[in-house]
Amino acid sequence: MNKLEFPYPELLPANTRLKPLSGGHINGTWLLSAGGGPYAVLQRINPVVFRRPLEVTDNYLTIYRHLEKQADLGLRLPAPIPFSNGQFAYSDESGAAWRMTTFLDNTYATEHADRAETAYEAALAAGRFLAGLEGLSPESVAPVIPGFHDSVKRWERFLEVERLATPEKQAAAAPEIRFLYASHQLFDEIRALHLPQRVVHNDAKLANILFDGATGKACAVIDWDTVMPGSALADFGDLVRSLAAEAPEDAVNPERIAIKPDFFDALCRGFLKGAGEVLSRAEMDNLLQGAFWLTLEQALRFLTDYLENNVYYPVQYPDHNLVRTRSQLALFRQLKEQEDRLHAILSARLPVNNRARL
Ligand code: GN1
Ligand code: MG
Repeated sequence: MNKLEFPYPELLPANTRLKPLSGGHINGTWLLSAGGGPYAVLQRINPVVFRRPLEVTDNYLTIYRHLEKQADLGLRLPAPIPFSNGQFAYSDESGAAWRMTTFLDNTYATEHADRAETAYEAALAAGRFLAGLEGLSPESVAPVIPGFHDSVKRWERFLEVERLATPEKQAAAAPEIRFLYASHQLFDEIRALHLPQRVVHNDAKLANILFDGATGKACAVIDWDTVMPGSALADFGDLVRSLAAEAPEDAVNPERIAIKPDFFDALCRGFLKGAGEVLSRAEMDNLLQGAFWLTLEQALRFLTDYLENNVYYPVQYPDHNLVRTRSQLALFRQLKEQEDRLHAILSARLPVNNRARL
């Protein structure tokens, strides 16, 4: 997209150049540059996924104002920038909302961690972010996608979609469908934990962590679009999903996916150091459940979309969502196979008698 295609070019400073940024599945993102280099990130909030996109931009302001007050947060924050008319958000004719935030210079994002230290850093940042959200009451942040991590509801919807899917698709995905039929009670188990609802990130994957270009240390948590009431287990779960094995979300050789215990240990250490003080005992004790939960839920989401002809996640080839499903299921199986070992690793990192051994 060039500047002329932005529905409100007059709202951007003169001589602004736009460059598309790839990364997220859902929203459009562009880097804005002027004479002095990149200065802002412009985003189009997808109105199909976020039914009320202005709630997303309102939430951003609420979250930013809450976090910016915390001098010891230990994270850089992309600040909201008003358009030339003074507004922080703009709706276009398609119903999408547009917003700008400051560009964090000298940072980079990655979808691949090749060192346990990277896992530690990412989890530390996500943990700090979670701790920073403490004190923001769940009522003050709109639930922009109701039931976002309600996997029981997602399972019920899957059953509808599966029933209506073409016989070809049902046949192609038969093993994956069978696997989910055999495993979905995990979603009931998570619900039965009655974990505290707090404001959490809800998409705490590696790609949403920024690292400092000079030190390699994690310095920011981005993509606050799904920051809303939920469970801390979901954030730990997404960290494990994206960092515990060196494999992309759409790995084409899922049989090669292997959990790296030292990465998992680093995730436990980082997350507990960053968020430990705000987590309840029940949350801490069930963190591993969060990893199983989010990985299986992500498989369910990809499979639902495959059967529904890719209406949610953009795909690069027709079976992309089935490939993603297989890779998430392979990861889930690996996590389950290693359950005892991972449980021992987590337990060794949990605080004893309220004194953290980190
Ligand atoms: C989507 O748009 P993106 O890449 O930040 C999705 C997450 C998934 C993720 C999988 C609103 O996030 O829930 O975990 O893809 N976001 C939404 O990579 O559905
Ligand atoms: Mg996201």
